[in-house]
This record gives sequence, structure tokens and C-alpha cells, in this order.
Amino acid sequence: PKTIYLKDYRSPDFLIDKTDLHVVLTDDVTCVTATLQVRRNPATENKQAPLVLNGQDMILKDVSIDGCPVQNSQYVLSPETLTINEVPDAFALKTVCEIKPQENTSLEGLYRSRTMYCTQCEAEGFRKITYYLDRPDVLSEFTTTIVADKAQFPVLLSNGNLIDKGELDNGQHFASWHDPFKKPAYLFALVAGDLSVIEDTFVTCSNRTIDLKIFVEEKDLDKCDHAMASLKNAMRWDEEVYGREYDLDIFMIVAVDDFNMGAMENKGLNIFNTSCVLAKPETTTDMGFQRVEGVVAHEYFHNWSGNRVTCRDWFQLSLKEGFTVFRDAEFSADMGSRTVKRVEDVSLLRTLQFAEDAGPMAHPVRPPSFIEISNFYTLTVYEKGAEVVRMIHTLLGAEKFRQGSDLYFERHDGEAATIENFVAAMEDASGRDLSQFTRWYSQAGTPRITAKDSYDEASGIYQLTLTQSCPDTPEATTEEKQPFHIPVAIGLLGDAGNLAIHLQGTEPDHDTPDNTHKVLELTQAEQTFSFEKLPERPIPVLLRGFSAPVKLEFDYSREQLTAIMSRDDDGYSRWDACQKLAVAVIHDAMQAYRSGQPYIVDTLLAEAYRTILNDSSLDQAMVALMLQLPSEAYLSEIADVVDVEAIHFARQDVRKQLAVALEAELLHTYNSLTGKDKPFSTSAEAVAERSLKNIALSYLVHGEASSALALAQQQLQSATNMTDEISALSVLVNSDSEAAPAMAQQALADFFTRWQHEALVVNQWLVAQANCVLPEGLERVKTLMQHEAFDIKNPNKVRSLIGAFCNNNAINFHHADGAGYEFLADQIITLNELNPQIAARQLTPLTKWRKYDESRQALMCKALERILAEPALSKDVYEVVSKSLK
Ligand code: B3K
Ligand code: ZN
Repeated sequence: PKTIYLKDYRSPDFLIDKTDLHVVLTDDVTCVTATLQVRRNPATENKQAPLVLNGQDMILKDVSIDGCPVQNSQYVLSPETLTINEVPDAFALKTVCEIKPQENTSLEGLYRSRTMYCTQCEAEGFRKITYYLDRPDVLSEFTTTIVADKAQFPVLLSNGNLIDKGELDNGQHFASWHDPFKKPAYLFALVAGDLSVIEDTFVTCSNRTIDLKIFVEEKDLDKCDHAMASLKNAMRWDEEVYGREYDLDIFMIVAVDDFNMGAMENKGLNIFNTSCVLAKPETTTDMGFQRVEGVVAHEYFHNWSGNRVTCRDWFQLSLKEGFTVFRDAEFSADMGSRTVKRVEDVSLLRTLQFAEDAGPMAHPVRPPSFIEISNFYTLTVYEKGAEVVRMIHTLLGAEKFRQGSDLYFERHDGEAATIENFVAAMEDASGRDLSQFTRWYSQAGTPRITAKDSYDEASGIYQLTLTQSCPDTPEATTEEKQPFHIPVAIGLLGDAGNLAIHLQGTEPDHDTPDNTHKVLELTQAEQTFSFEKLPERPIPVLLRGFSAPVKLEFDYSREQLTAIMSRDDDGYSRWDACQKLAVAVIHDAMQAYRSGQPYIVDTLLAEAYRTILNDSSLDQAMVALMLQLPSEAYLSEIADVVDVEAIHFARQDVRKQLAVALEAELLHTYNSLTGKDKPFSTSAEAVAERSLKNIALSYLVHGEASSALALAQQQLQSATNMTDEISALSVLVNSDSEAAPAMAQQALADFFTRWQHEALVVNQWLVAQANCVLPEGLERVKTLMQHEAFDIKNPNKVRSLIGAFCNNNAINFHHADGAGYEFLADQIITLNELNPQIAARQLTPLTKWRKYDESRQALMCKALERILAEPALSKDVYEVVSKSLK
């Protein structure tokens, strides 16, 4: 397979001003007639260039130019292109192609999901629908006519406005849609199905009324309210915070069951995975509700950051994704709890994105090359990309950032832009030089900062020295990397609270009235910052709010960490200090585990938790966050060599001891939050209460408190929402106390009986079992793969069972016998043929082999090599496996 490089970018030789599609759907073949108004690109140098169109998996039935058939001898077909050698400077190209959506299991292009037809074109799926210039810098005005059986497919949708519809012979009907906004082909969408709809309207800031429609299968009509409310909130928020008004008169969302990712921002016709649009309290957890809100907003925000201003080429993917993730994160922070949202995002980033940055697929936010672009819809492009935008926001301040974003949209509306364009707008609006900052886009890896401090009592001067470096990544060694421009937000904590910050050589920051916050700008490999007028030696609170995606090391004592935990005024930093303390304790426990010694949990942690549990003035969301020990995935990420058993058993031991020591407080917390007959709400407070209650329950059961199993069972039976129900189920399933297995068995069976007709609930049932840490995990998963509830062609099922097991159940997946690796390799080989994108994505846990002991390394590599030896590997899988083995 061929590698594509950013440095080889050339503007297209041809443009397509108009695209007319006529799609006839029948059970056997789908016939696509495309009429394209093509002209040579005046900007291209090669005036004789042949027309080379992308196309895949289609049968070409007919080609004509300006009404004259193009003879066989005048064009060349390859498996991926149609080349017409001599063409005029401007012409109408008509092609007729046949495709078979019902056989398309890749879920890319036009395919069938249950009873409907739908499309997914980003990044390069449109070329499976018709021959085209399938690249994001070719923008065209689309008109689409869909013809299908009226009884089977009463609803026919495409982008833009409905301009015509009518009946045809033989029970067929048609609908024609016109999208007045020029767009690249990846934003094209088409849907045909027997769908129900909920409708609403939104009145924009300039008083236009927009029709909002969510299309779902009839059985799901009762689960659309939350998505609709989220959409309206997002539309209002984008007007208020970014000055962005919606442009078309109609905005549609369609929910489909078989979908490779969360959702897709097709112009005016977003297509969603059912898991990211459907929600109601009985079937959906709080996390599920938040995901729906976030994804609905994300796709909506793309209408400006993605559709109105799109990407010049796929290397610029983070231009739309990083920016849009930043936008949706700020939206969610405004809708719920800002601290909780930040902690969740940071956890994800420093667990999974940092792992990606340290692995064989590490790449800069703007990758310099790829074999298969689908492999680069990554945590780095999305989440780290969002952190890079957040850093610009931090450096410029909210006001200048908004001016920069206005300038960006104004300059590039209707265009395909680059990351340089975005940065230039930010620079021009703010007058700041971001040239060094752009290294965040071109250098991969997670920078490390080491901090050292000193204090001189006599002068009251406190000095902080920060040193930065960045480890080797596939494209560059640590020596080759240039220093990053890093905003380091800090506080200085004294005995009675946060101290005023006087940084030598600068004006005080007026952002906070008491001057207790400061953003240091680290630009050199090593830099010393001096602070004056300090009456006491402060504890430095570094990287407040996680102001940069880096690993920052400072040698805190445990007492200093508890001081930050209890006294700092930044919620994120309090949580982070608590995590650091818990990591230190678990590391002690791991040490003891390895040497076969008993370990007694540091009372500092137990007492800190006790204080938190007893303090009724604390925000319950904060309490819930702090009580969660660092995950095994995070402990693995920060380890040099992952000691699977030590991490798992030491962490479990610490949890158990904490549960026993704090039983009274946990029980009190649980009881005080249980049985209140409040109506269900998704407010930040209500979510925090449920979260805290279920954490308490989980500790109590893990600590084998005498009444705990009964409490779990009671909660399972009386739950009125899925958060409480699935939490209780998971707790039972994971309990190793003697009475638990029988109870868990029964509970799982009852749960399935009750929910078997709700696919999304059944998926949570699969996850609960895939995540069970008790022995024999692989056997349980293999058995479930035979269950009627499993279907390897459905990505949600694959993620719920195979994905959850291989990513979240380390003690079972990484069993020393290597059976987990062989199992995953088998699944990848099957998926490679069915759905390459999903296959490549599921590979991730195997790519991390370098982090494990020698024996596991050998077993993991063996599994990877077995995959590599398969004939007919997709580009997707080939790229990930071959790069992993390098
Ligand atoms: N832009 C899509 C992702 C498409 C992935 C294609 N393999 C969803 C999103 O980020 O909003
Ligand atoms: Zn996106």
C-alpha cells in the first residue's frame, strides 16, 4: 500500500461546480447516475491533465461527455480510478454506476442498516457511491434525487431543502433535494427508510425559524427528547459564544444502528449512531445522556467549524476536529459541571492519548503522512487537537480568541482551509506571535516538564525552574525536537490559602482580583521564574486546569498533596493532587504485592477520604471524583513496564482496605442519597448524587460490608433509571464474595429478559460482563459471542463485548497464557474482511506490546505477526499492524 504525504499536496486539476445525483434503490442493485459540471481549475499548472476520478467497488455502466458516449478506448479503469485522457476545459460528465449497498459491510459509502439505507462518506466513502473527485478541496453544489419503493421506504432524505417529490409507477416514489451551500463530497448524505420523526423549531438570533427533525425507528420515538433539547441548547450557545447562526431552514438528524463511529456532520442531515442520539432515564445512564448532549452539539458545531469552513486536505483534519471538540467541551462545561467535564476530559487524554503518543502509531496533531486516513481519526487529532486550541484560548484570553475565531470564519467561509489559516487568524486578531506555538501541530509525543523550586526566606523570593523535553516518537528523536511554547497555569498555596503572585519582571495579572492565578509561558528548554513578596514558602500548584497536554513532574510530599487537595481553589488541581496521592499509595501496594508482603494503606489517604466524605459543605461532584482511584489504564500508562497483576491486585487491595476503613462513612453517604423520591433529573447536582451513591455502593460491596450485597440487590430491583440499575448490576457481577456469583447469574438473566428488546441496553449488559474482572473472563466473552445478542457485523456490539474486554479488562485480556491475544487476533482477521475500520480500531491494545514484560511482548507480537501474514489485509489493518511491529 502507498503512503500519502502532506508535502505532496497539489491543488486539484479540475473543479466540479455542480453535482446532480439520481439514485434508484432496489433490492438487488442500486443505480447511481451522476451528472457533474466539470471545469479545469484555473489555478492548476497542468493544462493538459487527464481527468482522474476516484471510484471503488462499483460497476461502471456508461460514461458520456456533453451527451456523447465516451468510448471504452478513451478511458482507463483501475480498481480505484476512472481516467479520461482527453477532455475539454469545461463539460458535463455523466456516469452510470451500479452498486450493492446490501452487501456493503464496511459501513462506508452507501449501505443498509436494518431496514434502511444510509451513507457514511467521510473521509473517502463517496467514491464507493459514484466516480468523483473525492477530496475535501473540491466543493460542489449538490442536487440529489432518490427513487425507491414507497411502502418500504416512505422517507427519502438528502442534504439541503426538499425541492420536489412525487409518485412513480409500480409503487415507487421519489424525492429531490437541493443543497445551496457548496460542499465537499464527504459531507454528502442520503437516507431511505421507514422512519418516524419528532419535530420542533428553533428561532435564530436574526429571527429565522428553523425546522428541527429527528428521524428514528418508531420504537425509539420516546427517546428523542434529550437530543432535541441538546440541539436547541447547542444552537443558542453557538450564537451566544461564537456568534454563529444556522444557515439552512431545516436541520435533520437520523439515528442508525450500524455505524462505525459516533455520528457524522453531513450538511443539514446529520447521521447518528443510535447510541449517541437516543436517551431516556430508564434505558440510558448519565454518561449516556452526557454523550448524547456532547455529540449532538459537536456535529451541530461542525456546521461552521467543518462545513462552512472545511479542510483543504485530510492532513488538516484537526482543523475541524480539534476546534470542534474544544467547542463541544466548552458547551458541555457550560451546560453541566465545568470541573467534572474537565476532569473527565483530562483523564481520557492522559490515559489514552498519552498512551497513543507513547506508542508505535504516535503522530503529530497534523500527521505528515498516512496510508489509510481512517486510521487518523485519533485521540491525538481530536483530543490533543482540542487541547492545542484550548492553549491558544489560554494564551490569547477569551476576548481575543473570539476575535480570532470571527476572523477565521469571515476569511474562509465557503473555503477549504489549513491549520496555518486558523493560526494566522488567531495571530492577526490578537497581535501575538504563535510561530513557536505551531510546533504543537508538527511534533508528536507528550512533552515532559520537570519542576524544581527554592525559597529564600530573607528576601521572600521563591524560584521555580521548569525544564522541558519530549521523548522519541516514530518521526523524530528527542534531540531533533524543538522546545514547545507551553502555557503553565499556576497557583502558590500558603498555609491559609492561595497567595498573591508577583512574578518578577511582569505586571500583575488582573484576571483574578486577588492575583492568585498566573499563566507562565515556558518557551525555552529550561527557564526560571522568580516570584517576590512571599511571606512563606509556598506549595506550587502546577498546570492548573491542565493548562497544557504535558506530563509535569514535581517532587511533592504526601502532606503537600493533601494540602492542595483540601485548600486549593481550583477544583481540577484538588482532584489531580488526590490522584497523585492515590497513585503513590497504590505504588506502595504494588511494591508490597511483588515482594509478597502484606500492605497497610497509608492512613493519610484513608483520612483524606474520610474528611471528604464527612464534609457536607463540599460539592458532591468533587467528592465523587476524588473517591475514584486512578484506573488500571492510567496506572499502566504511567508505568515503564506494565505489571498487569501488581496493578490489578494492589489497586483492588487498596480499594478493599479503604472500603473497610470507611465503611461507616460510605454507608452513611449511600443511605443519605438513596430512596429520596425526587423526580429524575439530569442536572449536574442530580448526576453528582447518583455518581457518589454508586461509588459508595461499589466500595461497600468490594469491602464485603455485611449488608452490601443486599443493598445492591435492592437497588437493582427498585432502580428507576439505568445509572442506578447498571451500577448495581456491575457491582454484583464483579463481587468475589461467596454469595455473589449466584446472585449475579440471576441478576444477569433477569436483566436480559427485561431489556432484550432494547439494543442499547443489551449492549450495556454485554459491557458489564466483558468488564468482569473475576477469573475466566475470556471464556465468558467467548460464550457471549455465541449469544443471540451478539452480532459481529454491528460495531456497537463489537465495541461492547470485544472492545470492552480487550481495553478495560487487563487482568483477563493480558492473561499470561496469551489466550487473550490470540482471541483478539482471530477477531481482527474476521473483521478485516467485514469492516476494516473497526478491525483496525480494535487492534489498539495489541499495538502497545512494548509496554509489557518479555514474555507478553513475545505473545503479543506473535498475534500481530499472524495478522500480518493474512492474505488480503485491508490498508487499515495493514498500516496499524506493520507500524506496530517496526
Ligand atoms: N467527522 C466524523 C468522523 C468521520 C470518521 C470517518 N472515519 C465525526 C465527527 O468527528 O464529528
Ligand atoms: Zn467531529
